[in-house]
This record gives sequence, C-alpha cells and structure tokens, in this order.
Amino acid sequence: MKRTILAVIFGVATTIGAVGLSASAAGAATAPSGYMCGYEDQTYAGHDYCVSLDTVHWAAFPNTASSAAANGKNCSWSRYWSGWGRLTQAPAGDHFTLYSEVKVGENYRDPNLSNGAGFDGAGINFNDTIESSEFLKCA
Ligand SMILES: [Ca+2]
Ligand SMILES: [Ca+2]
Repeated sequence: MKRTILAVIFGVATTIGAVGLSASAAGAATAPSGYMCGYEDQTYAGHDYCVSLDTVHWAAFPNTASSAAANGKNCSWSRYWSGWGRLTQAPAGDHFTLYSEVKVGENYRDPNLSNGAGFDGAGINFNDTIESSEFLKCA
C-alpha cells in the first residue's frame, strides 16, 4: 500500500513538471523584458546569466553560454562579445548581435552558439566564449 501511494505521488510530481515546462515554452518570452541572457546549456537550459540595460557590461560573464536570448526593452540590438578589454574597460574580441524579441520580433535568440549566431556572427563558434555584453540602438 505504501509503495502504491509513493508511486502516485511521484506520478503527480512528474505531470506538474511537464505542464510547467510546456507552458513556459509556449507562452512567455525567452528572456525577461529589458534583458539579454546567456544560458549554460543549449536550448536555453541550465544556469542563466542575464543583464539589464543598467548593467551595461557583462565583464564577469564566465565563458559558459551555449545558447542566448535577447529582449531589450528600449534597445533593439543586444551584442554578445567574446572578450573584455581590461585597459579599455569595454567589450572586445568577436561578437554577434541578436534583436529584441519585443521590439523587433525576429533573430532574438539562438539555441546553439557553436555554429555561428545572430546575423553577423556566421561561422564562428561562440560556445562557452561569451564574456561581455552591449545594448545598441536604444531609443
Ligand atoms: Ca556551456
Ligand atoms: Ca547558432
């Protein structure tokens, strides 16, 4: 009897988890409004690192992003950089750019950074290289 009850409870928990995931995938924006995000794993899974416009540079971003999503509130573009200039205190290295999900509605995320990303990062493997961030075309 005890065994049956545990099995039923586990089944309910699994169902709730699945419902939560599908609701999230079908509904809300990938990145919160006003933020650009990187995710530790592909397809926006794993730990996420998100910055808002007030946090202009993402110098502490730890080279672990494997997917990315952008949703600038006032800024149409979000640019992801592979480096950070210690002397210039500015983003450096290679970059790719995503648009804002809300403001532009296309090219706002990439589930796999290893095969190029954005409209301007074709061919470059950005997997686990992103260190800094920049919002552009802000109104
Ligand atoms: Ca990763
Ligand atoms: Ca890609």
